[in-house]
Amino acid sequence: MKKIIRYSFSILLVALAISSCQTKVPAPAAIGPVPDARQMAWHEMEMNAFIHFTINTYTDKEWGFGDESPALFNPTNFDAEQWVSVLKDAGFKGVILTCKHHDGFCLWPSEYTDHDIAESPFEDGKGDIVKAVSDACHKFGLKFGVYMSPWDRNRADYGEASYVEYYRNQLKELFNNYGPVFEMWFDGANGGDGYYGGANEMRKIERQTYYDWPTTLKMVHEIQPEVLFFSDGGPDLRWVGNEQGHVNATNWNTITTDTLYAGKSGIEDLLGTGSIDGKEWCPAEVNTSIRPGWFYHQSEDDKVKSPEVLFKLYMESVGRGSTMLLNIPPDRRGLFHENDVASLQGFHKLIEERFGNDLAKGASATASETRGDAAEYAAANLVDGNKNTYWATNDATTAASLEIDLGDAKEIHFVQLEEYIQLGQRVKTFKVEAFENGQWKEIANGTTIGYRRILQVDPITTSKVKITIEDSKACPVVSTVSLF
Ligand code: FUL
Repeated sequence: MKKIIRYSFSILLVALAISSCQTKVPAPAAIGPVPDARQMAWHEMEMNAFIHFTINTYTDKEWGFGDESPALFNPTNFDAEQWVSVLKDAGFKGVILTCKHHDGFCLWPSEYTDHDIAESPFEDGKGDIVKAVSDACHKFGLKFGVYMSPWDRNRADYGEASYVEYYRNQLKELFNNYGPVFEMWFDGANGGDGYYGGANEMRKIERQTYYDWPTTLKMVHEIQPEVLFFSDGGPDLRWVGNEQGHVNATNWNTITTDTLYAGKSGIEDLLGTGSIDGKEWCPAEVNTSIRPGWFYHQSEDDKVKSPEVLFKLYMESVGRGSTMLLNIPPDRRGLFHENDVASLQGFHKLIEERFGNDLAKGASATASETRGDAAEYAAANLVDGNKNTYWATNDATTAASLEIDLGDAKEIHFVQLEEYIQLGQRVKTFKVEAFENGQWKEIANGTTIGYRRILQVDPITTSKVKITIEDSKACPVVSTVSLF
């Protein structure tokens, strides 16, 4: 009996010893604001399309005055499935449609106005472009988003309280009747001259207070809790401060939104960089157009951005940790023009050619330090092709280096890094070196990483690449190193 007790006791001791060896090293605590699940899903979309289509397409204008007759709106070959299938093939994940632009014409039959598609000859007044686009998105697996201009140059009561109610009623129509909406785009352009029901005058609104945004957003959230709100000042996504298609090379996803509002002057630079100590997670979205204008103009058919230019925009948006929102305006037929389609296809081909084969995947990766020396934070996680595993150091460390050994020499053109931003954005500065002729040579450096940072380097043939995180807000937490 004694023997049995002694035997069981030693088994217990061994079990305890094993379990104490296996005590999990705790993950780094999140630092600063972090993305919520909706924002994280948005980061992962990477490329979305904007679609500017309305009466302006038929008047050759960028901003309709508000007095345009709905009779002008008559696409002859409208095909939302052409738009969405082209976008899908080019790698886009979502679509944001101008359901109503500043001229006030509605692309859906609205109960609250006659200035809409129901009054147009299109499909004998029975057409609904919003529905067709939302259905096409559903069919092809893209997410659907809504642009609804707060500024309305058609409405007689624009500037009065009743207009805000009208605007909210229209949002209710869109959010109740057209399926899930991933993003709601609030345009900053506001006030000025317009038709205003025949008044033909100048109207100014108090930008900070007129729309009473908190009430509107709460109302929309009650209908669709998952929607993300975009505006100059968030709350969920911020404007990048320019319409040329680039975010600053130093790009913090954090910013303090409570002092920002659409039209506030002098905030463009801040929107382009964010702030390292911002109180909210509010990433920049980079919106720009494939043509000089937002709407289709035949005179711009030969000014469609080339695949190489689109690639550069990709590098300066997605490659700097933002999401790209590229506008493609359908033409008067109601189709994406052949030149735009060709350019999108060429752009997609460049992305595939340049980023299709990650040379670092499965390579050997080592680090100057690994959190708790634990396998779950090892450098191998950087090259395992899984965004949800990461390398991290101990809490006190804010500078560390990583080495990727490719085995054989390979030609490198791009270096791509990704932070595990679910635990906050951390890295402040880093450099990249390649081993050449028996020594390390700096080939690139940068500041922030965030969701993704891509650096183009002068092509170099090397078997080893070293990344040094020189400074970080807290211990670095990096999920991916890719080499192309
Ligand atoms: C601006 C608008 O005034 C342009 O027409 C366009 O819609 C662009 C995306 O936003 O503020």
